Amino acid sequence: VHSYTKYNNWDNVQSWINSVSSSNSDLISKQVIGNTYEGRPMTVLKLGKKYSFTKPAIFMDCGIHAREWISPAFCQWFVKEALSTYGSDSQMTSLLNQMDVFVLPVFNIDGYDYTHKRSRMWRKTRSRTSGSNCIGADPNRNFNAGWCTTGASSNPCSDTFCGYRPESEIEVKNVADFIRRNKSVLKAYLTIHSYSQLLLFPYSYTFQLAADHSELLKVAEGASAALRSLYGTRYTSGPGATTIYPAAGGSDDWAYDLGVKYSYTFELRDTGRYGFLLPESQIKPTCEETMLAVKYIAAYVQKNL
Ligand code: 0X9
Ligand code: ZN
Ligand code: ZN
Repeated sequence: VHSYTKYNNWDNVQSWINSVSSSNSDLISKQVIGNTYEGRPMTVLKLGKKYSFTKPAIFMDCGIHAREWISPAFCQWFVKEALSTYGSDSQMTSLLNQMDVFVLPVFNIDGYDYTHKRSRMWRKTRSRTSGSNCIGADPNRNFNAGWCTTGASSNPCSDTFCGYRPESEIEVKNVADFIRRNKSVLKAYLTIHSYSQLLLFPYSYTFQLAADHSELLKVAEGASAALRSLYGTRYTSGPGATTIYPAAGGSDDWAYDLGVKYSYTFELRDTGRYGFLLPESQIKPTCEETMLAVKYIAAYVQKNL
């Protein structure tokens, strides 16, 4: 059974996707953007008041990496909060009136399912190719942004295997196609990972600063301050290459180079005590504080449309 304060397995997330979208049809709709390698449907939830015209939008994904369980928990929390605070929270109401928010609750569904059923620390997709017995590629090394040039491995057995070519992973191709199709309306790209308490922005494939570096940094620092205001959780913000490590093929760099200016990677709690095994008791506080950061970014984007 589904719970916002538990780490739901894929079957429970899937039934939640169906029930949440059918019971709030005035504010939410769903769209399958393709299937995973193992054939599971990838569903994007579109949140926002419905109008006859096209609205500017934000795209957010969770669960690129299978073992980062707090990430899908946050996407589910975000959907719940959006639906339950629309009409009472003035910022959420204004956001969903003016913009749409596309949420992909679990990007790497096959990997996520595998961490529940077989191996808790799995990171990659579950694709197979002739030529190696090793399974999967790192979806966050498989985007076409300086692909496989730094911080990625060409060894199929590595946890950071970049894949056989950019977008070789069907999950990456499905998301990239969706973002390309909606490029003209997308104003922000948010991708949720764990752990380390960082708010990262481009670039990670190069040490060069992004053209919008100072604005991206200013917004990240505002978002981190908003997050910290709730429980004192400290985040560090900066470009990926210098703040975490250089690593090419990431979704944030790819979205940014496509033209989605406000492109951010969140690394949620904690800083290593529990790491990927963050206790369920921390789901609620982590999600509540992260809401403040996401809403800060959304408000900034909305103000600067
Ligand atoms: O290495 C990653 O993909 C991310 N860290 S994680 O521990 N969740 O695996 C950081 C991604 C930063 N952005 C890029 N490298 N493009
Ligand atoms: Zn990750
Ligand atoms: Zn709340």
